[in-house]
Amino acid sequence: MNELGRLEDLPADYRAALTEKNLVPLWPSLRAVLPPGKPAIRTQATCWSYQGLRPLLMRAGELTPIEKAERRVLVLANPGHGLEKMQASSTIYLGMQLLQPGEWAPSHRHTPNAVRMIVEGEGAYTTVEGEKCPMSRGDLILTPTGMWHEHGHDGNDPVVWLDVLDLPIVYYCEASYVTEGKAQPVTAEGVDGDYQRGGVVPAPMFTRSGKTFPMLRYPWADVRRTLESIAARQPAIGAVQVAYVNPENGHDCQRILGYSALMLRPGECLQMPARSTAMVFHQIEGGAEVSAAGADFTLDTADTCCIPGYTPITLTNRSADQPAFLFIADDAPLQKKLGVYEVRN
Ligand code: 1HN
Repeated sequence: MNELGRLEDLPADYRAALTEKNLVPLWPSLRAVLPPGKPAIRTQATCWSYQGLRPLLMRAGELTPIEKAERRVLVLANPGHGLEKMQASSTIYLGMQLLQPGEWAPSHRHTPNAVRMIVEGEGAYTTVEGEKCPMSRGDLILTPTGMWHEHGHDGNDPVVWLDVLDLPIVYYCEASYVTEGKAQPVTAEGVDGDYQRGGVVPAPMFTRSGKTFPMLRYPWADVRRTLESIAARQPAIGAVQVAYVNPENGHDCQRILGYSALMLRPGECLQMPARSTAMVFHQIEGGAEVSAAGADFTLDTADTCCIPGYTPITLTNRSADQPAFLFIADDAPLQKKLGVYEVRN
């Protein structure tokens, strides 16, 4: 590859004349924006221990009343992007949110899409467009773009969940904003929803739902049972993994970020090929080892880590007799739409 001319090679008066007219020469920066073979990646492999952050989150509960926070969250920030950017990867935002008994996080809606993966506690709920979704450990609750949502808590213990949003990319698009609202009337209970089983969907008078986001709550008990069943029925399968999809059309459940759950059988070691997407792993149950390009993380239950894209990853169940369950987030839906998604075997 040719060595390209540097900025310093150009006369000062020429550079000043360019700057004055808001012009920039491409060639000194061409290799930076188009590096050979592999992108320049700021995302660093980073791990956030739940036991490490939990006391700090509980302290936030004492220091800052919910009225002064709206959402009481500690952001899982990737140092590679700069902590102040509040991003886990180029597209993914992660935060651990605390709601104390009796607290209410008021209704709003915004352009970024969010999901919640519940980490601990019982009795809290998120109401999404009038559907009151109870929160239990391992449940996934969607609050897609433009949908009203608020959180409440009728239980007795702190409730914590992991928020995953596509905020960094929506913000980068200069399309991120919020609208505040009033408390929503509850019009539906999101306990046993319209979608009880794959392959069976509501069809009143032969008409299918036209909703973009027909299913808002994916109960962990159902997901776990499906994973256990796959593991039992298909001992030779490459990975015991399920995707969170739109039950009406089988597409990813949201448009920008993709979500899945993975079961590592007792003692299992799984090699994942390098993919162009950064990935987030959150330990729902059990413990795992995540190894990727020099990073080696030991995940205990409720720990979360981020691995940059274009990196092969090895996942190992740390237990020889118990399964381990991981929640995975990536930006494959976005990359596929953009036509830049790759798997490198
Ligand atoms: C948000 O709306 C929530 O509704 C949590 O719980 C975290 C982070 C950035 C922007 C909006 C919530 C958020 C957020």
